[in-house]
Amino acid sequence: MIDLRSDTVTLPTRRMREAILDAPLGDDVFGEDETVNRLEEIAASKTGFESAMLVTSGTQANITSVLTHTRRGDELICEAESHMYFYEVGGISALAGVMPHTVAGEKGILDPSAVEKAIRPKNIHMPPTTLICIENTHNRAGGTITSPERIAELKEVANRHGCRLYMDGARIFNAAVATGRDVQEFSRHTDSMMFCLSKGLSAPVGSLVCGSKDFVLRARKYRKMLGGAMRQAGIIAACGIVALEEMVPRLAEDHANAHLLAHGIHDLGYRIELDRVQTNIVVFDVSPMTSQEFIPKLEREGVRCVQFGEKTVRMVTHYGIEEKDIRCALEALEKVRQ
Ligand code: TLP
Repeated sequence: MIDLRSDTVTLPTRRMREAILDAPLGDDVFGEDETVNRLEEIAASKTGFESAMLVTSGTQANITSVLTHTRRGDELICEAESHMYFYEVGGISALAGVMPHTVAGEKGILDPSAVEKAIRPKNIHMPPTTLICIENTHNRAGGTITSPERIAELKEVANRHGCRLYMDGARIFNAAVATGRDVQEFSRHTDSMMFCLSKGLSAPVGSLVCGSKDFVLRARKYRKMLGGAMRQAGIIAACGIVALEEMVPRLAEDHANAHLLAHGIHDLGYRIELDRVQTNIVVFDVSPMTSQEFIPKLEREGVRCVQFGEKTVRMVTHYGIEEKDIRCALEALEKVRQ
């Protein structure tokens, strides 16, 4: 089975499993897990922030960050198909009491003037807009990249209106590798961000919330409130350290495979916007079939993908998927097309 449903299906490498055995552990609620502390230091230094905190998932990273940046009754601006808005069970409203104000981006990329228009004027009838959120790379838009220059423009808008800028950088290392730019170029203009260890970087669990010392200190309380404070979490962090030290450069292979896959899909006559394929995500149209007809048919040919819309599906390349798998997947896609 060639599993292209998500890069979240990646399994820990042998080096990660070995790292668990030797990891110095302690109770992280007391700040005594050396391995967690080390991972958090590495994460802060790679993203250029003062501090970082390990959380259980990308979803927990996003909700913890929103809780830390906002107060109940505030409004935040996010992209209309952002993960935070689309896939996180309404947590920003249900748990943080924050109203999402969505702005449709161009291929997932927010336009600073559209964001500026969406910011509420100071008026007794309106909730205060206090946070602007970007997603980089943008999942539902097909793994598209918001450039450091665009982030800087969004930050200017945020500053003009006293808002904070937060980045859901679940796949920010994909953006960095694909553009040949440092992660810090993307993070520099944000007030805080998160990234995931458990996607393309192949660790089994974990995401990092990164920000100023004060921000992370306050975020630790919200993580605790959400039940996300862990004890000997070095078991997880050990894998995360290997992920950051060894798994970043190989993301380029995933991007090359996604490129090969996307062009093959295009050549088979499926509708696909090739300019969206900038990293490891490939979204395409399976018309005249519906996704629900297409997915089981393709699975019978040994390839898995997920539904994205009524007639669109998503494939994600990742560690464990090689060029030969892409060629097999294209053969299966050809059979299903007939
Ligand atoms: N995305 C998952 C699914 O939930 C759709 C996937 O397979 O891509 N931000 C972004 C941009 C994400 O893509 C995801 C996960 C998250 C946050 C949440 O991360 P987890 O799954 O660790 O809670």
